[in-house]
Amino acid sequence: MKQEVIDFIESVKQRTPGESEFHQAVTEVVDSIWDFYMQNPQYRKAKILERMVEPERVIMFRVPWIDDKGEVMVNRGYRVEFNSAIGPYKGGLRFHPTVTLGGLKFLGFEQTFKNSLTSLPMGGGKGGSDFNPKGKSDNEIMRFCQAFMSELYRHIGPNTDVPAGDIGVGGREIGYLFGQYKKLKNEFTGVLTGKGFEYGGSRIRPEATGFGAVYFVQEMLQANNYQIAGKTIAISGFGNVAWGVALKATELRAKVVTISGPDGYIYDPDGLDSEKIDYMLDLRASNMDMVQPYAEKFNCAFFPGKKPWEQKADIAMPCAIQNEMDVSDVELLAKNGCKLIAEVSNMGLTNEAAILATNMLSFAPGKAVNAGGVAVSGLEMSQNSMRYAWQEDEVDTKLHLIMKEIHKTCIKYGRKPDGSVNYVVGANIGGFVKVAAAMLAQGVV
Ligand code: 2IT
Repeated sequence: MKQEVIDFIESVKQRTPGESEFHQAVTEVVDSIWDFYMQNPQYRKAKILERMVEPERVIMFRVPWIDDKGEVMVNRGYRVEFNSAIGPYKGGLRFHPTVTLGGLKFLGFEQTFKNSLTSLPMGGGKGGSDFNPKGKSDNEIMRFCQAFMSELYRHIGPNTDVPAGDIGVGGREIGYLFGQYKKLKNEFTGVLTGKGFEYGGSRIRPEATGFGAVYFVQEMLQANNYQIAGKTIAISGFGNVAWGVALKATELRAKVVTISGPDGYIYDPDGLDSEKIDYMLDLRASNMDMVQPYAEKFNCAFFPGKKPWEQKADIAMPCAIQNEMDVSDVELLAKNGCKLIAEVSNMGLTNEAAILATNMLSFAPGKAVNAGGVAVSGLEMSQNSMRYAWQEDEVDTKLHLIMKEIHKTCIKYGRKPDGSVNYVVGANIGGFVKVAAAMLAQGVV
């Protein structure tokens, strides 16, 4: 790494002590775009990168609520409004016990680049809470969502900041959050995405992250004259994103052989089918946060406390959480013949693992691979603005086109002299240019 890059990152670290995941995300981006940044003196003069690593606004608040036993509970809520140069702040809400300000800053920073890559007019934001949905009743989830929105509502709006789901926030939570927003503001607007279809949600939004990821993998394979049909895919996670990947990959005749949870992973050599994929939804809805019941129900192997990357697969798609794949996982996958890793979770690989994966096999980063989710959120905003709803195939066609364009952008900025593609460089520069141009045009604000 260049000394100038080290110095830049050091200054960020000094201003933001303890925010290790944010430092990790900044390091990856700054290191990969530095040469491009230096070749463009107008960026440096306007201190574009220095401004981009500082969120425009951070909101933190107390979320008090009462559990089913009548006990008062206190959580912390956040919304990080990172960058509004190209559109309203946009990004998900994460409810997970590990949520911290530094974690949400990493996600909001990444989101800014990702949203730019989609080509739709969305700035970057992220929020959430350290609330743990595991084992909570439906009523507790509802009361928590209402308490959370009782503060958040004054900071967001369809032209200001449009949250959506992320880990721990799915259709049910978005429904409760939307209901409370509407009650407090007395306004029916597209203030959240990922809504149910009956009240302004978009077709294909639940599937979008997973479908988009598989479309992106198809582009990567096609660039090398390979097909997805017949390939074996190891995935981690069992939530909404993993479900979408399993659905589309299986439809395209690939074989998905693993899913995982905090309890371990299951190995299903026959591959998932539609009944098993539907069952993933039951697993998620149970709020148990475990995959072992799958192994019992479908009579296959369960590996407690292990990650699925020890299984043989042509393609690996981490769909769970940040830093779920490290250097030894990449080495193991490559040793067993894996040719492609598509990061579907945000920052699913450690920086060292991502560098190794780029050098050893074909690797694409989350902000490109998983952008289909927020892209269809953008299309949900379009439909809400029009007060109209597109059909399923219309949304799917648009999603597919957006993923193809993101792939082209990665190639445009990431092609190396030897002809290979560094997707990390391509995605980071591709996401940067639009935001930087907008910031330059808008002056020092
Ligand atoms: O990480 C992500 O892109 C999301 N959680 C989706 C964000 C959105 O606004 O749909």
